[in-house]
Amino acid sequence: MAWNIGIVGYPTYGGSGVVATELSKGLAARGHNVHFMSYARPQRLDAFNTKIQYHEVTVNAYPLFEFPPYDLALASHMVNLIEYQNLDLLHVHYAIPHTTSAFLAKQILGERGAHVPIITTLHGTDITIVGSDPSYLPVVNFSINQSDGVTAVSDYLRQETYSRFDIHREIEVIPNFVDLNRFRRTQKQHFRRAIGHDDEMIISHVSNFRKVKRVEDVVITFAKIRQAGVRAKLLMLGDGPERIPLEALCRELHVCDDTRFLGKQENVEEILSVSDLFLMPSASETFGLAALEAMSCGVPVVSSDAGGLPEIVRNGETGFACPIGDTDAMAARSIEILTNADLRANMAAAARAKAEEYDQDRVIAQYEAYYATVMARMGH
Ligand code: GMT
Repeated sequence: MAWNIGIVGYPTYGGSGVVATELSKGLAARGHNVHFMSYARPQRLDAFNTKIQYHEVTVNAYPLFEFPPYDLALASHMVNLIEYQNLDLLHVHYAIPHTTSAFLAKQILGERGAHVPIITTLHGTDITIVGSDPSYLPVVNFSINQSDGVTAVSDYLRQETYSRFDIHREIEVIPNFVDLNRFRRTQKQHFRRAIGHDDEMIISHVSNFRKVKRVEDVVITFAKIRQAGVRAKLLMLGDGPERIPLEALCRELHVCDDTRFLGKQENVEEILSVSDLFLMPSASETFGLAALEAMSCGVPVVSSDAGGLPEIVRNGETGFACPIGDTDAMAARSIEILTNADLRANMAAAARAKAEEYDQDRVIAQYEAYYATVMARMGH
């Protein structure tokens, strides 16, 4: 049966937006009508699709508003769409402020006798950093409890949510997922040659260069790898607030010539396809979607052991998970992988096999089944 589904997410270069967008496409492919709401079109919602409509939420300026109230504009938008597009359910990604706007919309519609199920997917910093900040915590706590269904992207995040908040709802774990066809190893030797010499290893990192990603540890680890005499190039994909200090660090550590800042890339899988190693030294990471995409391309990962990362980066199997900030350990583990072709090949195969557990189709079916359960519980 086809449903009319409202999806709300952030459009930015970041995990929750990618999940919301890819889920929308997957649901559309299964015959559902999707209405995507955000303040800008997400990067991956690029192709025309008759089953996906994009609704931009605009916030009008007014001289009194130093901080224009996006959450209120979004709630109004939700009310309109639920009413006029007959949404069967509303699925919001990232609790702040989406879950609170959804609660408001639900209250407004409740007065008119309409009851649309609201599902919240918790992604990460909405719980571990921003959501736990006292300036947001009571509102986030209340709003999550008001959702009709709540999912978290890892066991770790589920536990963190229960320990940081007073949640009296069952939280279902539905993990991040990957398109195994798109993210697979392809032969891009010409591309590899354009980056470095044949005997040079290629190390990559993808993120939004926020503090939580500890991008400086990527460069420090890379410098230590180079100091050990391993010939390698570092590809930094993405962009964000830490980029300028990071470029300065590259100069300080004399690794500029071997480091390429590639910015935000559309076809990340092409770069991952020529990579020998992926680094993810985050201070906090509830799942680590970028690591999963690398693994799907057969790239071993050396990461920190933050949050949910050890759920996918199996130590000694698909890569190594080292203590947060321990760049000596990360460099030593990286060197092991880069200098041992057999270990590298075994880990590459294990990484792909692990990624296959997170097959997009299987996980989207899990979301569909969860929608059905929540709707049935509400008598829809
Ligand atoms: O930190 C980011 O890159 C974005 C962030 C977000 O909240 O959008 O990502 C979180 O959600 C992703 C998708 O569920 C997870 O894969 C990331 O691990 C998580 N990031 C953090 O916990 C820092």
